[in-house]
Amino acid sequence: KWKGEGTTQNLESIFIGRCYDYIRIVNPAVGEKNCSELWEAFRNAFINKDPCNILPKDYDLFIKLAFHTIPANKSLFWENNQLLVKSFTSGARRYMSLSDALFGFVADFLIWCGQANSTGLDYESCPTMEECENNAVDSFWRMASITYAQHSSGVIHVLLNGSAEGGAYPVKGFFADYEIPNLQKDKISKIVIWVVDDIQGPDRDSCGKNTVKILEDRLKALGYDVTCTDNYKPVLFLLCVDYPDDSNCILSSSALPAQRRPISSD
Ligand code: ENP
Repeated sequence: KWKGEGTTQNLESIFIGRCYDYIRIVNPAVGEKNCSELWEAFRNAFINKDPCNILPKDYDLFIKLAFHTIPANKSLFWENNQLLVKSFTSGARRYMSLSDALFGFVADFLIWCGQANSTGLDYESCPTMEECENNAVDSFWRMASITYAQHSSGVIHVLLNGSAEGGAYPVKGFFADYEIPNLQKDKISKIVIWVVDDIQGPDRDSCGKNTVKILEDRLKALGYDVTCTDNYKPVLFLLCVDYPDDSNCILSSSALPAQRRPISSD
């Protein structure tokens, strides 16, 4: 009946399994968590309710139980490059994006919704953002985003896609609407923006231009110390894994010896 895909099959097992994976393997520093209790709090936010009337605050108990601190200087906000962010953060080893925190990790890539007057999940279809903004998934990410932004500190990193249609910084989106307004200015030393184009993709946006300029101006007006770098090399090199022969991916210092012809013996 809804336009969106239905609840991910085996949602409960995936959620609880991810929770144990996180606390035992990925990031045991968060300490002991009761994964079944987390699941119950998550499920109670949206079951037996109108799937278009789920509010961020319905996830309050889940967030309270799943919460852990976000290490200073490790926060990474992003738009339009989810898979790149996944490899760059390296499962919280390098940076900790929201989906590398327990309260984002358990839900990443999943879909879920309930139904009014039933304690079952709807595996057939779930409402999209266009059908109603107060759906279970979007309200969840709003609550998680707000919490993540409020607890981010030190140097804040923002990874944007310079090839994204409509611009690298969506002026309406989770980062613009729920994260920037919830950053705690007194805990933040600096905001570092990286704008990285897709290799062989269009160069639609760069530091100081178009939507990135809008973002830089907004953050400066809020009083932040902001820097912006185009095609930040460590991120660019990750993209190069898939394009080893592209001109952007040739390391100039090592290219010469590699291109030298072998000394002939005759
Ligand atoms: P998209 O549209 O590129 O990607 C959405 C996908 O990322 C979905 O599979 C979603 O899981 C997962 N995801 C991981 N973290 C977030 C998230 N944090 N979020 C919404 N979806 C998330 O991403 P968006 O919608 O533009 O969101 C980017 C935002 O994430 C940025 O604000 C960034 O700073 C933030 P699912 O469960 O929906 O399948 C917040 C909102 O971290």
